[in-house]
Amino acid sequence: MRWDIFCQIVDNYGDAGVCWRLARSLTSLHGQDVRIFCDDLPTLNLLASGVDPEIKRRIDIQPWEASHHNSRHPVETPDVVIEAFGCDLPERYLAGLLIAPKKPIIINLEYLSAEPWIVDFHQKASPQAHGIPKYFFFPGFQENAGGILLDPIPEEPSLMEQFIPETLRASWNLLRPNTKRISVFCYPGIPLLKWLEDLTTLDENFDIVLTHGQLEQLQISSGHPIKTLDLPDSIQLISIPFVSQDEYDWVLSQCDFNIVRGEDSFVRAQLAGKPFIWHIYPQEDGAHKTKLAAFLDLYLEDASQELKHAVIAAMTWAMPSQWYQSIDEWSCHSKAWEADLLQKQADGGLAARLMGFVA
Ligand code: TRH
Repeated sequence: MRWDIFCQIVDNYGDAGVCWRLARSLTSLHGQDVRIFCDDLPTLNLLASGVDPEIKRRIDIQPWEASHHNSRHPVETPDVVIEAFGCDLPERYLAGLLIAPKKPIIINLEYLSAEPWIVDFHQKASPQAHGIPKYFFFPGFQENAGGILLDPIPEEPSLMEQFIPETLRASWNLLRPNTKRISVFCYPGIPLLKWLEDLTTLDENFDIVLTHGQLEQLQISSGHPIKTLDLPDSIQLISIPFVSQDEYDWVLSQCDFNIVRGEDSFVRAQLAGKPFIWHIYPQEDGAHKTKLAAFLDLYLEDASQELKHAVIAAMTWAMPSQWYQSIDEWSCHSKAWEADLLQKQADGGLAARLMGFVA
């Protein structure tokens, strides 16, 4: 089938991240023919670099405006149009669809959520005045939700360890032996410096892998140039550049603990099988708190009381000294959660469920 994915980048990288992962899943796992129309090609291309060139060659990345001239011959009208996160289709593109002899199906791809109500809305019709069939599709963890994006399915971290991406080689050379690794990709507004300082009270050494922009964020929040931050030797800060999506997935697999945010890195942290803090995107109406609680209900369903307390404390930014005593149990839990997730998504996850629905 032919797919047109519309990706409008509101802010951050998540919109591009999800659209790109969907496009590559449809192409590499299902042999589909995919076009992406995006209003911020530099961001999309940044994430997409480093992917297997054969897959990249098969995905047609176009600027948003190119959709205004829907140049495909009518017989090449897409079978499926994806409005990622409910972005509106350009009027001129829609007008082209209206006169096409064969009508596609439009899918409004929603945000990922663990909230129970999504399964009642998943795959429901959204009747439109223009008459083209449109449906809601809700990604989710539950078996009767839209699933999660699995591509690429992560390999064993010990196998991936051998393939250090070139862009990360210099940073990786700085890592110390017998030292725990924590990657950091979070929004401003959390007490990260205090959190790092608290790590120094633990009986471990930590290498902190700061993703692009995090060092500056720390500087701003502390009001100091980072060099004057007085962190003891047990903590080493290592800044890495913005890397491709595959390379970032690799980083997550190679750290002992990850701080992630948004929704794509959140899923990849789970698939890395490591403990993580999800710094969910804060919303003014507090909706993120409900979303986080819904996820924790699922994530901790089978956990011991002690682990439940520890994880909830960590995810709500209690200091590490308050929960780190549970880290071994949390590590085991993370591996089990990953295995369970993969088993529940053994049908192929989001891309396969989307294919099945459209068919
Ligand atoms: O960038 P995000 O914060 O995006 C978020 C989400 O889209 C969220 O749903 C939305 O409400 C909010 O923005 C406005 O986080 P997310 O979703 O994890 O996306 C980051 C993407 O960037 C992900 O695909 C991983 C990728 N990435 C790289 O490719 N290289 C990097 O170096 C890093 C740090 C990330």
